[in-house]
Amino acid sequence: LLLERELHLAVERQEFILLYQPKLSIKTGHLAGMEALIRWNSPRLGQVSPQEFITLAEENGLIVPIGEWVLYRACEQIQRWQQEGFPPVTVAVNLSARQFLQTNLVQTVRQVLETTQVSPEYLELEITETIAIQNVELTQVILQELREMGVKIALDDFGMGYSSLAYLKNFPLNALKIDRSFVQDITTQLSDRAIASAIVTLGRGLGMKIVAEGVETAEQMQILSELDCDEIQGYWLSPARPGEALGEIYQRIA
Ligand code: G
Ligand code: G
Ligand code: MN
Ligand code: NA
Repeated sequence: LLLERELHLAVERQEFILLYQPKLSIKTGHLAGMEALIRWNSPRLGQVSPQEFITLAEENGLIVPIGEWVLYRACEQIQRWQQEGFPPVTVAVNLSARQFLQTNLVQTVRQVLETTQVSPEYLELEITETIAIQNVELTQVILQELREMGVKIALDDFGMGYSSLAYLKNFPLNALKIDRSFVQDITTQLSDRAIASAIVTLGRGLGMKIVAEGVETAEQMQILSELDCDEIQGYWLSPARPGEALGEIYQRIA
């Protein structure tokens, strides 16, 4: 398979880059954090969508070296921004199930933080319900160890998977991310608004921060503000951009 062969080469040749999408605190109007999103610009295939190559990498195991590379790069970027004098910002990294359950993730994270000299509170890990489904007990043990290390945990794409409310009760989560499918029609669909509202109430009651994804318009942002959502992320604020764009983002938001 062409894509598979190219992906192996891409790992060796480090053809990936990380972009960063900002999150805005609705209440303060300030930058609330960043999400690191991987991009692959293949010399032979051009831009390959992350959906496509992450899925393949999860199947063939390449997600393990790719995921480790992402963790290192994100933490190096946190360190670089701090050296450039920016106020410290938390960066979220997406983890796939394989990386979470089939590697020594806790050891890797500890190693990355140590090597890059980043304080754990500035690293957030985004997990999805698919991780928990595969092995609830192991997920809980790993999350507990990460929490004790001081790393933050967010539950991504919330509401899309086989969400069990028991996960929310038993996992040490700092944040819930409302899936963008509920945000898309929030201005016209009362059902989406009701779901978003319920997620905010649920997360709030459990002491979590609520982040809405895929916010593309001021009207969506206004409704989320009325629902008491904490943070928003999406094209309305900014698409994912290179690390060097942080200065502009600060200028625009602050
Ligand atoms: O950036 P974009 O919306 O195209 O991302 C598509 C999908 O790829 C999303 O589900 C996102 O979570 C996932 N993704 C992006 N970057 C990473 C990454 O570094 N690791 C993992 N595991 N998934 C990622
Ligand atoms: O699964 P995850 O939530 O990590 O996926 C994030 C994906 O959402 C990224 O691929 C990113 O490019 C995409 N994204 C970010 N903001 C928006 C937005 O406002 N609208 C849409 N449709 N996609 C977005
Ligand atoms: Mn995510
Ligand atoms: Na998401």
